[in-house]
Amino acid sequence: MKLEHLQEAFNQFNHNSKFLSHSELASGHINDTYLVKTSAGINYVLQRINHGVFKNVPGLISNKVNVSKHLQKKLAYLPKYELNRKVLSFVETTNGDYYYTDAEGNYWNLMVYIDNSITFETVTSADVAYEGGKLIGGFLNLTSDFDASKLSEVIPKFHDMPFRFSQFEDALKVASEERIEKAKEYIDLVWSLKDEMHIIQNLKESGDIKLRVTHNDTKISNVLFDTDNKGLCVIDTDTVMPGVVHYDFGDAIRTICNSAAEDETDLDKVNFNLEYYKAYTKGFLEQVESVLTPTELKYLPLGAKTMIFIIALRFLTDYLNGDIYFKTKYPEHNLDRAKNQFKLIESMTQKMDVYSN
Ligand code: GN1
Ligand code: MG
Repeated sequence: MKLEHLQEAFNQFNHNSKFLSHSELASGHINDTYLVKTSAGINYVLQRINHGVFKNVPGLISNKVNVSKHLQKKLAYLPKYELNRKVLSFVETTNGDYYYTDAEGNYWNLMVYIDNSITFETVTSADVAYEGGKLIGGFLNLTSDFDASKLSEVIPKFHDMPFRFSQFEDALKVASEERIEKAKEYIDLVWSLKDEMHIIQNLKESGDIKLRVTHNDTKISNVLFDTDNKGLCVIDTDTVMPGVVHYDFGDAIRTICNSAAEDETDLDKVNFNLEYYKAYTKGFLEQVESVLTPTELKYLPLGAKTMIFIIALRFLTDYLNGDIYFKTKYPEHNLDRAKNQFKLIESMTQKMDVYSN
């Protein structure tokens, strides 16, 4: 992205400050995100939303702005400084919208950067896992009185298992022989787990598990911590939509309990950390157990396995499709991510068996 484009987009927003410099925050796989430093000392996060992936950007923006406003109200008792570190603040454009569309049709949004904060790609202490659990459980608790039907479904069927299977089947029809051959072992694994991976979906469809406001992308790199490793804020609320609690419980486990990054290629390094699972679950339940039903609680561990699986399936599908969805750095990046996630499922299954027996 050219500097002029970033500056032009930044200047549409109501911040009364001058663009000094920028750097890319490159950990996301979909949007383009930049840290913008300004003359006023307040820094911002400028984001170009990928409108190929998110077809309804105005809906996405209104979802996340409304959820932030809800959280701000619920936490209004906090001192202002603290509140601004615990909830994302979106900045309006000079026209009073929360997004700007440039001449090329790109959508931009701006939020205040939370200073002195850090994120983790992998977790290296049970305390961080516990803090992550508290924040994600807290997010679900604080949004439990937000009417989920008021949210746009910005990516329809985002965590819908039959939908992800049908995309996988379509990809198998168009994949090159070479890619099918390289992925064979994992394609077989997908089929072998099919029934078990539909259990949560079936409970959702039967109404035994209810729809709530969920974040839907609770990987640990979407949680901000302060410099003492205390949890601050859940970020990247682009995919806030109606969903089941298992999505958010599970996607966090997927990243917190992986002893390696999600694209680590040395699979001996990819192991499920049961200590972190317990610490995360403790923090999570402290915050949200009171609003969950016995059925929701019972299926949390399966929710974790299901979320690791669905992301593995999506990486594998994207590999078969020739890498059209996730940003990749090299030709087998998606296959490596899928292998990593399947190894994590294997390790989780072993460790959880020992734990629950
Ligand atoms: C994508 O863009 P990012 O990195 O926040 C993806 C998530 C996946 C994640 C895997 C809209 O999230 O669903 O879990 O990659 N987001 C979208 O790291 O597809
Ligand atoms: Mg995201």
